Amino acid sequence: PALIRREDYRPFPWLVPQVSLAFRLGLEKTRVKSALTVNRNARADHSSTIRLNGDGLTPLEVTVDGEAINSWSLDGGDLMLTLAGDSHLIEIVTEIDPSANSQLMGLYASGGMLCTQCEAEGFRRITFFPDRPDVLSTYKVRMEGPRDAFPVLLSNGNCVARGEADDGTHWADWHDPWPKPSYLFALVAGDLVANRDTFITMSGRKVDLAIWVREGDLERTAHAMDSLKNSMKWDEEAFGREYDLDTFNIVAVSDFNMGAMENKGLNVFNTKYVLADRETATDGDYDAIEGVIGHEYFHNWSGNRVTCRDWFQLSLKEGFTVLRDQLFSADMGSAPVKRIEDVRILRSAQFPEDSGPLAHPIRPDSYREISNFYTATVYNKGAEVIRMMRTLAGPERFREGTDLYFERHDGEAATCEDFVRAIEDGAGLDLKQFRRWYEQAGTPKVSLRLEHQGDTATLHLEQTVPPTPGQPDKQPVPIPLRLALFDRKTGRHDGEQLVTLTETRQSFSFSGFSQPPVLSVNRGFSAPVSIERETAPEDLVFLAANDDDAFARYEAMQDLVVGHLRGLLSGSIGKAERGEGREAIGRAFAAVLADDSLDDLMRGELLILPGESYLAEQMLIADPAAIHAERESLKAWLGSTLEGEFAAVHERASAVESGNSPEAKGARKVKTQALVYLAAGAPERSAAMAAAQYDAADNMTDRQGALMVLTGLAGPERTHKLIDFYNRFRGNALVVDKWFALQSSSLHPQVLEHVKALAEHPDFTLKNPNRVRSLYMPFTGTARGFHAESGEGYRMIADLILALDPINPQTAARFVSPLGRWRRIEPVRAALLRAELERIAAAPGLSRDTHEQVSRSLG
Ligand code: BAL
Ligand code: ZN
Repeated sequence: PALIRREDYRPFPWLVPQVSLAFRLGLEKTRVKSALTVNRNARADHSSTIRLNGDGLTPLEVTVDGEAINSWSLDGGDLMLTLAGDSHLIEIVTEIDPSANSQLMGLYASGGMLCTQCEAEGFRRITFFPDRPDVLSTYKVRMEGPRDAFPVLLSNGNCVARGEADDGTHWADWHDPWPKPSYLFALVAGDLVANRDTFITMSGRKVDLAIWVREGDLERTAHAMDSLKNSMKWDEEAFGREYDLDTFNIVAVSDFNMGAMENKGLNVFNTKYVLADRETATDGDYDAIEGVIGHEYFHNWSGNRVTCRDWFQLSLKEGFTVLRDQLFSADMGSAPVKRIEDVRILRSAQFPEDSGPLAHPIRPDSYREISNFYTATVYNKGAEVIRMMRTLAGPERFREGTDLYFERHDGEAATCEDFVRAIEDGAGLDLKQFRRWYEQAGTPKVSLRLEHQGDTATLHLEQTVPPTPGQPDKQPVPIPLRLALFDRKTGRHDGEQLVTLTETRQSFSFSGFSQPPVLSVNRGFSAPVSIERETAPEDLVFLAANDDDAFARYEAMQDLVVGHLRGLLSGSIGKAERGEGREAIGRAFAAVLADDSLDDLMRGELLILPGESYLAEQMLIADPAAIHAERESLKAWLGSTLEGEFAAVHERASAVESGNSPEAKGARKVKTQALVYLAAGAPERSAAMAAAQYDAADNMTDRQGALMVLTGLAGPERTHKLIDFYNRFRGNALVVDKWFALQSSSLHPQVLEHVKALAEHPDFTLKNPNRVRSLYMPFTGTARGFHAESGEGYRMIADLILALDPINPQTAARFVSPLGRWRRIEPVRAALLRAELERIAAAPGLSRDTHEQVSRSLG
């Protein structure tokens, strides 16, 4: 497959101001008639040929200006036409079979309904079209189909007419007045019911809102509707963005590759991010729904009104929209806890990507299959990069920058450079050097040392950006670090400062310290870097207890544990000194458990141990089994040493009245955490408590938490509760997904055998991405399963990729990255991983998606 390069971008030679699409809908046969008005693009190089992208399509009829022509040709699926003049009307008829579309890209059938997914390049599987984001058109859509099968007909924009015919069919006309690229096209036809509401915009316009689901799911849409209305209001207040159509529709679909999709006026969602009630959804699910509903809604401006010039600019809309959804969720709940969660996701998903074979800048330079670039780097690091601009400018000036961006580029297909320039001009920043964040891959490392002399503390900083594939040499980037220097006697500091490290090496001095202060740095995680420093455990214990920045408190707890485990794993701390390190950690945990000034949501964050993938990142070469064993051993020590404290927390939290309050949510969080530590340190006691929590649960958070703990333990309660859970919720696909995921992520020594057996379960299918992900994604994080010394776990994932690739290449390719970590893993496992990658690479007929990921991983 060809390599597509950013520097090769050229504007399309033709404009397509108007598109009319007429669909005769059927599950097995849908006929599509398109009419494109095309005009020569004066801003592009002249070409009398027009390339209309197609993927698996056959043109049944082609006319130009009403005349049937047969002088067309196909070039690798694309339809090539020669046009004599400057303006033409092209009409094309195609036919597709949605029921055969297992890739879930383009128009496909899901449980008797029809729906679409066009981003990034799915529209070309529906009709021939210049399927690139810089071709903007207004769309008129006629949908026609059997009324019985498809009583609801939806597309983008506003419904302008509908009617019925005598033959049992009916039709609807939709008109979207806002020019958009083809990737934002959508239609849905099916037997659906709606939760309806209205929203009055800031200028007083009434918008009809509807969330469309299957009949039995209606009662689980209330939280999604609240989240939508909160998003609409928040975007008006926080970014001055008002909604711009008369209707806003959301449809929930159970077969979906992504989380959701921001099609103009018709968002299509994975059911996972719509449906919730207390009995079936956890607190985490509720938060995720709020975040994703917000994310897709915010795209209406950051993505739709201002779209991307080409797919290299994906972070323009995704990075910015992730930042917007993060700020929204922070405002809806606990901002410090949200920030910690965001950083945890970045560290567990993006840091490994940035240090592995698939590393790429947030604005990539080349790709073969764009679906492979919907990554944590483009999304989450992209958000961090824009957040740094906000930190440098301050929120008010940043807002001036975003206002200017929306004003300048409304209705356009823009670039990341356009965004940076708008922030520069609007916020009054110089971002010349900052642009390197868009160009360079790799997580910068900042090593620091604090020196004290007389009354002056001097901070010596040094940055390195590690080499990544195709980028051996790196330039320093500007790194904004929020910091505070604490007086260790008073436990206070004289105010936070922002220093920006712009050179490779730089020092900053602070006077007025008769004693060496305690440094709190990268507060709020002001820069997405990894900090390397030698900090005395007592200083970390001090910060964990005293820092007034919540993230820095969390970070001190993490550093305390990371330093201890890394020291043991690398041999720099002898086993004899293990006890000393544990004592310090134990004291910090005891203080967190006893601290009355903490709410439980925050307490829960401070009690989370650094994850195994983050710990692996801290090692040059990781031994997953050793990391797992050392981490579990610490957990067990904490569980037994603090058994009384954990049991007391569980008892106190169990008495908190259940409900949706932050207190109740926090109580649920620490309750299950207590069980997790007790499971490691006092397993029998924990099993009894978990079984009781399971039985008493009136909500999914408690029930799932208890079952998670039991699933990792041996004993009869494990089997009893797993059977009970399945029987209680069988038929509810989202909860059955949880049942699969709990078993495939478990600490149980036989996790591999369990996953193998679950793959034969009648409810398992390779056709549904949620089900595939629920069984296999958590498994890739298990030391005893995926990283089993025999290599059987690696083989299982390689077999999955090979079986799934012909069905759904986009989802299959997502499983390559866990195998690609071989360079950073000890040699025995590295060889096994490589062998599996080579086996996949040698398979005939591999998709472009999987082929690209495997060859980069072998690289
Ligand atoms: N645009 C694809 C799904 C999302 O990021 O919203
Ligand atoms: Zn998005």
